[in-house]
Amino acid sequence: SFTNPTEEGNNSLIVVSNRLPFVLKRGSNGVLQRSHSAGGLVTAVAPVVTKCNGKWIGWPGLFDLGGHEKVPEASDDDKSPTAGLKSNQVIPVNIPENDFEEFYNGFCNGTLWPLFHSFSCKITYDRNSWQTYQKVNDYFAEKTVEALRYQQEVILVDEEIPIVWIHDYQLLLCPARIRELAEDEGLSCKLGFFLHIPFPSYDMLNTLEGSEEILYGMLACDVIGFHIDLYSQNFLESCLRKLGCRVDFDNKTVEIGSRVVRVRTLPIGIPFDKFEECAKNAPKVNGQKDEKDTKLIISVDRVDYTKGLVQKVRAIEKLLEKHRHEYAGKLTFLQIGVPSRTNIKEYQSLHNELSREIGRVNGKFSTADWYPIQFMYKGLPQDELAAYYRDSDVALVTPLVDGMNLVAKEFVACQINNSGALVLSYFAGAAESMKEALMVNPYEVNLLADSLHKALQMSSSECQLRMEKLRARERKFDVHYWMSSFLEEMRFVESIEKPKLPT
Ligand code: GDG
Repeated sequence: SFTNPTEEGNNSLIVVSNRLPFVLKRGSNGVLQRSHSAGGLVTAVAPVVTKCNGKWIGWPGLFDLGGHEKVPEASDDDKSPTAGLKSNQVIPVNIPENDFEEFYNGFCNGTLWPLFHSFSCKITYDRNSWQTYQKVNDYFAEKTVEALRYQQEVILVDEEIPIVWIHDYQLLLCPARIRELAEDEGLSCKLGFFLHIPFPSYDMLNTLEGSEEILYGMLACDVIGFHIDLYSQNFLESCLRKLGCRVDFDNKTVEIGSRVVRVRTLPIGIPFDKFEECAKNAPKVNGQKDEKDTKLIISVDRVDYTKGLVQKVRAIEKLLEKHRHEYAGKLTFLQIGVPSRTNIKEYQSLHNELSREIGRVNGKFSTADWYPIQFMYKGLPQDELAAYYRDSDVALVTPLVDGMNLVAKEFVACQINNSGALVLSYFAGAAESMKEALMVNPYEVNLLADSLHKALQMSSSECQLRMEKLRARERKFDVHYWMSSFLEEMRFVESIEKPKLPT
């Protein structure tokens, strides 16, 4: 079993992510408030940052934060995982509104997102947004080094070397900049990075002018984590072929100068207990599972072209064409589609196409008192989501490509009676471990329809057998396990520089 270095009080943890673990909102009276987001990363990591008196650095979600304006303390009735984070533990990075568009909608989500998901037809190549990306990564690095400076002042014993843990594709250049600034100032820290999306193949990455700088950016870390081996191997191969580094593919290390960077495959999990608890307590959302004759299929995604939303609608159409008598009037496909990146044209046209396709299929099959596809274009509260997961017969989780996919894991956590069936895409990182799911190729709409039929017809004993195994694995390898594994890897790392003892 793992112990968190941070839990022993030896290290302080500084987390750097694009967004803070909560969003700041300004009320009409001008007063700032914390508004909560419920991701797994926040659930697992925020309590640890609280405990070790660490810091969380990120964009607060608004543009008009004054330079000396303080992040508010949590309110007394705050029960979220971030409630324990004191105002001085949360460091907002201001991104000027002008830069934000080119940084976030431009380079992050117009270039890196499609490129790292190998969606070559969606990639925008633009020098200006690349320069803005560099600049914004510098902002994050400068704030991090400020935090390290402060940390150094309060450090008295020489074991206490802060761990800086940087997250995701928005901050690929940040580690190199932090290392550079920290070394200049003689500040010590260990640097870790986790990429939440796939790492592309060498030839895909190579289409990007800045790919060398991106690799050097990441290699400034001591440990770099990916969800699955394929992404780790892609990264190692790029280091070899693009930079000519000495790479050990078996031990997953890269030599750069006098340093050895450790690349690790560390698949993320979910807060399993939290979802299970929610599913046990949430009121019923409908009577589907009790009514023997009706079936509910659920999908939950951000409305993103990587998630295979249109293919799912076409698979429902095929299913109804093939088995009209069996399912007409009895089957509902519920797509919960959370609006995402709505300022980007690609995302607007996807939403339009999806709505059109849903309308077309509903128009084709609906009767006076039934239509097959329900589309909720919004986010739901977590307990309602858990109830939908619990009360669905089948979850259709069929992205065209996905770093991991947490929805598949959350669905199984909520199957408290071991009853539902999971249809899962080969191309989700989750497919590496969730072997008891019905595996499908989401591009083959016909086969997708057949898998759905199989899932809907699966005997309860087979469902149970598969679900028990899926649940046991996710319970064990949950998000807390993932975090401990990462921090355990960080424990073996030499710091940039030994801290100076106070004079
Ligand atoms: C990236 C990678 C990787 C969705 N709708 C509602 C809601 N959600 C929550 C889900 C889930 C999360 O959003 C979506 O997570 P995914 O893993 O499916 O996808 P990305 O957002 O693309 O995340 C991905 C992940 O990072 C972690 O490393 O798995 O591959 O792309 O947690 O529950 N939550 C609530 N209401 C909703 O309506 N409360």
